[in-house]
Amino acid sequence: MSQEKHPGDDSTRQREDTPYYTNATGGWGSLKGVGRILADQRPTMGAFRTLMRQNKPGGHMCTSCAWTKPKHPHPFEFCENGAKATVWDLTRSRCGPDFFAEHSVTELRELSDHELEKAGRLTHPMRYDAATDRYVETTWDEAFQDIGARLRTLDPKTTVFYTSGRASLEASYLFALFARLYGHNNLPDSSNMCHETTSVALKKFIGVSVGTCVLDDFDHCDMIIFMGQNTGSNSPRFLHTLKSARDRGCKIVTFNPIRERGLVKFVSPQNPVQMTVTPATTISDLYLQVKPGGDVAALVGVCKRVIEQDERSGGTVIDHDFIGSHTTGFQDFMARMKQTPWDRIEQTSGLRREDLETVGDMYCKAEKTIGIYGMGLTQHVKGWLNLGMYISLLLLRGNIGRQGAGISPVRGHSNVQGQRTVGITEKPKLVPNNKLRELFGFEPPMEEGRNTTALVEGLLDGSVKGLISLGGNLARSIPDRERAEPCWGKLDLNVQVATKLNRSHLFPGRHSWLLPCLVRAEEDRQTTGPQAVSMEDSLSMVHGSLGKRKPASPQLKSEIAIIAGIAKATLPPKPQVKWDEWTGDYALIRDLIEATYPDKFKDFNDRLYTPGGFHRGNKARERIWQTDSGKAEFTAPDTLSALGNEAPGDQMTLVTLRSNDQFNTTVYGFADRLRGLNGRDILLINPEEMARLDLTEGQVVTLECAIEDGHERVVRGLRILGYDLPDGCVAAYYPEVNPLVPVHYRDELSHTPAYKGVPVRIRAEGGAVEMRAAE
Ligand SMILES: Nc1nc2c(c(=O)[nH]1)N[C@H]1C(S)=C(S)[C@@H](COP(=O)(O)OP(=O)(O)OC[C@H]3O[C@@H](n4cnc5c(=O)[nH]c(N)nc54)[C@H](O)[C@@H]3O)O[C@H]1N2
Ligand SMILES: Nc1nc2c(c(=O)[nH]1)N[C@H]1C(S)=C(S)[C@@H](COP(=O)(O)OP(=O)(O)OC[C@H]3O[C@@H](n4cnc5c(=O)[nH]c(N)nc54)[C@H](O)[C@@H]3O)O[C@H]1N2
Ligand SMILES: [Mo]
Repeated sequence: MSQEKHPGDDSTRQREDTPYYTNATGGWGSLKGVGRILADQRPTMGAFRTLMRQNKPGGHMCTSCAWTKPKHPHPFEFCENGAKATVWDLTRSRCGPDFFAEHSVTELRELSDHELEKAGRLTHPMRYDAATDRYVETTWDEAFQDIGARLRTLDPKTTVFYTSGRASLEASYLFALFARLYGHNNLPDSSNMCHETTSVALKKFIGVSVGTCVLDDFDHCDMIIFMGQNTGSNSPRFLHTLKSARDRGCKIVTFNPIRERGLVKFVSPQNPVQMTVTPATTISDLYLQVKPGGDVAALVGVCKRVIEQDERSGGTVIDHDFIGSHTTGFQDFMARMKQTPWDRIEQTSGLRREDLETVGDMYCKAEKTIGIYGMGLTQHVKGWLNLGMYISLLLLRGNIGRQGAGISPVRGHSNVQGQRTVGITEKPKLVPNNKLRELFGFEPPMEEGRNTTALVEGLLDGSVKGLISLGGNLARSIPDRERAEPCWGKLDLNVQVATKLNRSHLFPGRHSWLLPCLVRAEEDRQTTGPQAVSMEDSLSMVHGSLGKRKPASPQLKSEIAIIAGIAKATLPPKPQVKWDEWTGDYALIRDLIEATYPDKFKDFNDRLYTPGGFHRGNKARERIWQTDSGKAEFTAPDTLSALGNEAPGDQMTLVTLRSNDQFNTTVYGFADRLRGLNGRDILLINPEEMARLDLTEGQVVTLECAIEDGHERVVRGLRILGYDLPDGCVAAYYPEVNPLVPVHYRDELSHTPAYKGVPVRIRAEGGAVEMRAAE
């Protein structure tokens, strides 16, 4: 061992014998990152003007992450990633009929994900022609009529309507209405692979399916805990909020197997003074490199300390009044905490007792604490238990339902939370069916529909026959994606609505269409004039968004117009259902949303441009608990690991990662600047584990899934690279390693794939190759 470094050492220690980013997050590095994408994409003139309108009232809302948009935006209220996403959308490159005439679909499959999207914006509606294996130009009218005709021949229950989390509230509402009028609840969305654990577990424990915090809480908290969320890469604008909290003296503790740079140090790229003269802000006071799946154990350790301190202080640390009147399950929880021995906690979390006790002491001192989390908690077999324990820790000191405190999941896609709010769900019990009956005069289907993993299972067993995909790239993002590849071709109908070409478009079914749509920054002009859309961010604030850019092609339609076009061609006319009028004036759709969800969207059209958005309400924030018991619920965990199986012997736990140069399956570039890495075909492992397993740096290996269910799951050609990770785990990029994740390997309650804790084995493959140096 080149230096004494133990996982669990605090934030002052950076392992220096493996790559890492030496600068602070933000700063010049992020400006250079934007510069590189500008050079690469050569956006249209005026793209900069468009960026200046991003995330501001009266402007368009960024299509990147879901972090909230403040009331008083900064002149540059966008981050490296937001700029990349917008520039990527506003590229000069076009992927039109000529491009498709030149390349067969089989040839296009040879291109990488990056090359496919780099072909540019899709410009024309295209139909797949099996005889020539090419996409050929069609008209919108033909496309709608043909798709409608096919849908009429299919049993609605065998079709699935997927939404990726970018579609607006208006588009999502119409898409869900179309599905129900047609006759199914098969409405999976990207949330099913992401924060569905949040929707299910927060509902179970505190009675709401979303976080309880608003932006103001971050001005009042004394402590923020981060578990499994990578702010620097995935929601960089949030770093400004964190920096302000730090400047006020708020304590921050992070639990993450990887020392993510954004949670270590930050320089505001929007603050020229700080960029040149002042030192970077240290973000985390304590950075604990928990083992993947070890958060339940870590939280039990922290809770044990809080209970101990409460007993020492004569009962003044725990909020016993709050617990008495607002919660249930406290006695069982206490008993379980006390029974659990420290050696098991240390072993499962990979952390030292004294560090967890330090966190416990900090938590006892903080009057108001916010718990932040992301995929590191939700994408596990017992992701729900992670959240149950997190909530329990917060309940101990009454940290839910008061200013400056709460639980705050950081959502991914810009409107993924809002889609759920307006009816994108497979669960009929979450739908205001009476309202739908009243408004549209039909009997909504009451059979539970398919979520995303059920869609994958339906693809594999042939029971799904038709798919409409409103964005997304399921062929890459799903678990078991390689097993699913031969099945796409068996679909009778595959309709993809997209902005850019991706791999999901290259596995056509018997009848397939590729329909191009506007991006959010573009002007959406309908019969009554330019239209706004809206979205709900991670803190439940609803914002209007108005695009002004000239569309990439005159042929483009909005998602709303496309949904309405297909729906009208599929369904018999009905006086209450006015596809054309709704498409002509989106304010009418907002009226329908208000009529369907009057509590959340009162005066929707009037409040559309409220600076900072309007809050759609949250009962747990008011300490009204809409749970089965009517109380907030403590959890007494029956295991200390969120992994389905412990990883004994030669098994390692695989964490799948996103880089700061990708947005999900959109790969902008191949560097992961904030981790000091370059190249995506790498397998990260710590140097001691590398030696133990007889591996060498640069060696090419095959990774195989250790779950035995009769299917072989391997990914070849990964290069071993030493990295600062806990023992017993490896890390590699999503979506490259998605073939290793079995579709049934998922959170027990929500069925979110367990992408952050897959049991794997490493097999040696060939000789060493030269490593490219990190930037
Ligand atoms: N640049 C960029 N931004 C994005 C995206 C993107 O791909 N690129 N995707 C968007 C989307 S859809 C989403 S959902 C969000 C995702 O944003 P995040 O929620 O931040 O998701 P990930 O980056 O997948 O993983 C988060 C962190 O979890 C850590 N982790 C892994 N396993 C564990 C564990 O067992 N315990 C703990 N405590 N930590 C663990 C990882 O090291 C990583 O730092 O980002 C959104 N924003
Ligand atoms: N192994 C592993 N797998 C994962 C994850 C992980 O952490 N690890 N994360 C999961 C998560 S959190 C998520 S959210 C999913 C994401 O999975 P998907 O929903 O499949 O998502 P994206 O990659 O975001 O979709 C990208 C495509 O969307 C299209 N697009 C972009 N903008 C628009 C638009 O405005 N309208 C339309 N119609 N199309 C548009 C473009 O054609 C682009 O190619 O992946 C999941 N898969
Ligand atoms: Mo996500």
